[in-house]
Amino acid sequence: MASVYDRHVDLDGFMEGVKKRNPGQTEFIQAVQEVAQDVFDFIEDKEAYHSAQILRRIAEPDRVVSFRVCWEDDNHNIRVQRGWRVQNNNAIGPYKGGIRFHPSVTESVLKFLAFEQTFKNSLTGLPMGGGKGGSNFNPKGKSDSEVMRFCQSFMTELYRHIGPDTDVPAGDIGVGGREIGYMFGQYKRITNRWEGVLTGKALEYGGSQMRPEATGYGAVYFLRNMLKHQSKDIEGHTTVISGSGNVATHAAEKIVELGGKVLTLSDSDGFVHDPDGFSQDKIDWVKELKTKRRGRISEYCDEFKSATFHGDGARPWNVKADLALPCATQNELNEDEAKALVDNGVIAVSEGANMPTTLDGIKVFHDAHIMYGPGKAANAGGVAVSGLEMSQNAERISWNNERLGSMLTELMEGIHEKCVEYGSQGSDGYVDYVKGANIAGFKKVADAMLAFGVV
Ligand code: NDP
Ligand code: 2IT
Repeated sequence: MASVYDRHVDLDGFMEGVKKRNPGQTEFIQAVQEVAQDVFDFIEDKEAYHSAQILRRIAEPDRVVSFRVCWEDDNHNIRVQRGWRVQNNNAIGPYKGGIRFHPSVTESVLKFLAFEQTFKNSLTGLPMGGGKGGSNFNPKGKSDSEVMRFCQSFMTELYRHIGPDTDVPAGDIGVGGREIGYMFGQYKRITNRWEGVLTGKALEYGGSQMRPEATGYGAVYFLRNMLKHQSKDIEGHTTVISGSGNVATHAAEKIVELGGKVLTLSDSDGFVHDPDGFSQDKIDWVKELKTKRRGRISEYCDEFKSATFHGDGARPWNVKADLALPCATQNELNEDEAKALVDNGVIAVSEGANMPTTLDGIKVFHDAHIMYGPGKAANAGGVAVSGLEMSQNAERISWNNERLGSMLTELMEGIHEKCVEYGSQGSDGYVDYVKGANIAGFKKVADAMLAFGVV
């Protein structure tokens, strides 16, 4: 009988162990399952990876730091939140990954994100390990002063666990330029050091050109690379996009620039369908709504009469389109919604968000041979430019927008090529991008870990 120490434990046995060790952590288990099935095939005949228990070790974070975050609201109530930093793996570089502030944040969510980040960062080719952090703090409806006090309190604990050669956080859901500014200010104040400890900074204090745009633009470049591989293009195609934050609005902007038509954007209240398409002016209006006025996407319909709002948390996947870009959050596209997209003739899906499609949804895309770019490959442009921000900070220089734009384009091409190398299937040119991303991402980290021995 196979034991957990048996180097040849099968996939089911491995997943049973993951479930037993991480009870109730459904998102983390889902992310490991998606990687494990491909990696098990790949390492079948590679004894070194088995005997060193490499996958088992990558699926066990190096450490999970959990802490209390107290802050005072504007009415002088003392509020208590929970904060975490999950440092998953630093085999190929310092831990790197965003910070999420959202009421749905749990240890499971951050463990899945840190695990995914390990493979994503490896795919970029840059020297970055995988980490993720965050809190169940909800920035919605809070004043700037409340957000500042929360960020300062969060950093007052976090600062001792991070550093430019240790762990370099950035933004994610609920953490943008404002929050990075407050956290960087507090880090600098506590340590008396100006150093590149966070990325996604504003240009005035060490931020990089192209970082705000990088994730959304990168997801569209990945989409373009997938289409090109099948001799197709974005121009003239309709697109459904979920979310209306940093990733969604920049993805929409790039689709429009490349001649595509964007039909939808959304937030957690529902989605807006604009059959006339979102022009650059309309996208700018949404950016302003979301980052300055901190409003709701439904307000779009008061401003632009061509659009309709679909509430109660409705998602845009039943709207007929050629292309789909999920850019909001995890598990926002399920099996039925994947079927609806396929039935409506979708040809490609590129994930700006992390793990937005459920495992059943992914199977629908694979069975239908839809081009499907998983988040860990398609949204890697953001962390890639974060890596370039770290390089610029270390050298105390700033590169221009043009240079960073072409580096982003090249990085996304490189990631696409790696997926094709490890994910090509059969003779019809179909690429399993999930498999390609998982194996290419795994291999680099695994080989580094082998070099270190048992640590
Ligand atoms: P933002 O906070 O800027 O925007 C998030 C968007 O998603 C908002 O429209 C938000 O709506 C919506 N959303 C968040 N949670 C939910 C939910 N539970 N249900 C429905 N809608 C939701 O975040 P980003 O744009 O930065 O991040 C979006 C996704 O992209 C995330 O999955 C993130 O991990 C991923 N990502 C981000 C990167 C980055 O560089 N920022 C890099 C790589 C991936 P509402 O306003 O109602 O909350
Ligand atoms: O999921 C992600 O890749 C991010 N939120 C960006 C991480 C980063 O360090 O830029």
